[in-house]
Amino acid sequence: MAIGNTDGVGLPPGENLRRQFERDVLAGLSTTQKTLPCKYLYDEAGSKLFEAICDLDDYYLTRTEAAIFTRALDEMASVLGREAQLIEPGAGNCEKAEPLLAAMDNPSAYYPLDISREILLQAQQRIQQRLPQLEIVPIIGDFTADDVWGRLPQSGARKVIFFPGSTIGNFSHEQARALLIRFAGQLNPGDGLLLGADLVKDSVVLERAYHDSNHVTEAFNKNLLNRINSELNGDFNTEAFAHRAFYHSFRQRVEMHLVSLVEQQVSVSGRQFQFAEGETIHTENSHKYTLPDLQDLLRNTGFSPEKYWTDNKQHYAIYYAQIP
Ligand code: AVJ
Repeated sequence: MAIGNTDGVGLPPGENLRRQFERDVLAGLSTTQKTLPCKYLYDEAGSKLFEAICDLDDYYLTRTEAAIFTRALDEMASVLGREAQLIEPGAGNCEKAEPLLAAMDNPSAYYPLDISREILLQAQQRIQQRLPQLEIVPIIGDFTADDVWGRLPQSGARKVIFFPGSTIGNFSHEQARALLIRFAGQLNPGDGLLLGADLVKDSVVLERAYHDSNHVTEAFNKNLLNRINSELNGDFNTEAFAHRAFYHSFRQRVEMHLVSLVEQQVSVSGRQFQFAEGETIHTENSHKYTLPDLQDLLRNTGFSPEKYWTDNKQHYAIYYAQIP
């Protein structure tokens, strides 16, 4: 299948990815507060587990966002305007973009960006069947790196960056600002951003979403240790670690950790790491925003917030902002 001439250009070979993973893991396990970059949670097994999380009753985010989209789809489509091109960083299976593209007035192109080539190609095939006129060009790469943005085809059409799923929550406030500034740098006056974000709410609701009663999030978190074991010759005993997730109200984020249940030593890539009983590896942050926080974030990064949609419990928001 043709996927456009941007396929794979500049994609680091698998060996570079493995070395980067190794560097990041060894560095992360060497700091006082052990930490691992959350992007490594999303290998093939992790992505499947994350999809299972999205179906959980306890994980209100996915269905709440989906309900907002369903209800506001026509309004969003009209705000996006005719013949716009949609660019989606971290598109994954593109399931959120599909109904939006179908509702939009003659969209000129769809550019999904993701590290997972297989998932993008499947999604392209599915969407192309439904929307045969639409130009779809998957861009394979990490949207937090510069090179993918350079590989976006340049057309004269109005651009809208589509960033749903509360992916913004994985970034610290500083990183989120840098990311939105980078988005703004891709856009021209009048271009837009459609951003989904999880809102600050009761900590019991938040904590249940990240410590679900089906233990899927636990499996998702521990999958990172399995991944280190298989890819970096590690000997983590996943039973000697517990999943922990709590809402840090001052930092406005849910933190996910793996807690060592005993004093132990773990070997990774031939290096030894000591764990005290109760010591943790910080594996993910999920930042929560208030509506004014989101407006400030948008205003401080070159956007003008235009419109938002939320659910009746105000658990989740989707913001539309423009470059003035
Ligand atoms: C993919 C960042 C939106 O923070 O809610 C879900 C990731 N981690 N459960 C989130 C996640 C554990 C998720 N995001």
